[in-house]
Amino acid sequence: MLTIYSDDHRLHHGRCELIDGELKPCFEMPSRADHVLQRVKDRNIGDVRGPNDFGRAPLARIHSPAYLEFLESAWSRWAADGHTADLLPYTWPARTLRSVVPETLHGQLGYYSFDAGAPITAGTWQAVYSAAQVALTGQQLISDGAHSAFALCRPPGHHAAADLMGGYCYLNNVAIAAQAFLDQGAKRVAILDVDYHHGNGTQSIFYSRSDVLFTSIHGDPIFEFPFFLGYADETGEGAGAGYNLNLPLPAGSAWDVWGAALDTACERIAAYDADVVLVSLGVDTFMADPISQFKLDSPDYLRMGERIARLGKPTLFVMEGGYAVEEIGINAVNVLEGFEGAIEPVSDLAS
Ligand code: Q9C
Ligand code: ZN
Repeated sequence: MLTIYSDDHRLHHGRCELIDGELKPCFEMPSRADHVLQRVKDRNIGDVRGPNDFGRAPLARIHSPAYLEFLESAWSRWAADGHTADLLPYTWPARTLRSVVPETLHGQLGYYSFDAGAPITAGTWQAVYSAAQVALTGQQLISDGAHSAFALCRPPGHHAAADLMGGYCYLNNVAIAAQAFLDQGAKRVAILDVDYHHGNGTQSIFYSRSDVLFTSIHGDPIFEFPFFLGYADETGEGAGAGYNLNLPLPAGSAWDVWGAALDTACERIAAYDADVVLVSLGVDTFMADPISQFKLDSPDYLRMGERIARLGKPTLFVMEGGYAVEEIGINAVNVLEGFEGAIEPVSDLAS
């Protein structure tokens, strides 16, 4: 399986996030991608190549022009005022307020975000632009006949909506790639989101459409971020009624429960008869993940890949979350190796 990767991810390196009342170093850090890339090489799963540049048009199929313009220019507006710290929002158009688009940078920052978890730094736009091109290059490879590809995107994307950033996400890489498949003639695209967190951005983008089936297995929003979306009764609306499947699970869920939910999601995807499957591949379901509460172990990711392979569809894997930095490479690449029929199961750092 080919891996698509760009060093540009390094240009995005947020300094801190608010955790339990304290500013702590961002969990979403550049070394995450380094570990995954190293593991791809160590396990020899296939060549690594850089992205092509498909420009802004495929991004604008998912995100609003005003949001893209805001993301691209926010840092220079901030730096022009002499600032050097990360740009973080602090006020949002919540209930009782108006959804006006303010003129000021901080007003717009609140308007275009749903939390304070997506800092904008000097290199954020270049990094997120390149991550989207990484996903689009994987999409092109599959369009050209590859059975699978791995888009090693960073920053992640599944929390980003049409005009909202949040949850470490800015551009929705998997949604951009899904739309590109449709624009090139695919009729039905399925997204399987296995990240620990609900993919609220992806769901919202496709919620009223039947040409993209969104399925997600995640920590129940009754106790977990993003709290305000991801419940089981969200099944789609209008033309999209029946094309959204949320499988929220309790804290502490291990492979017995998680794997059963994966069977349910895969049965729905099989019934949909998708032309292509896109996997939002977060590995923050891992037992040692510092911000999550599922209990998957490294060998479980091999089984995850095997089950996805049994769908028998062309499959684009798009990297999302995973914050147990030492194990993120093992776990992500285990999914790819499981998918490819597993060269040799591996479950610990020493091997
Ligand atoms: N106390 C992704 O995995 N907040 N995003 C965590 C922990 C946000 C995760 C707070 C988590 C976002 C792509
Ligand atoms: Zn996540």
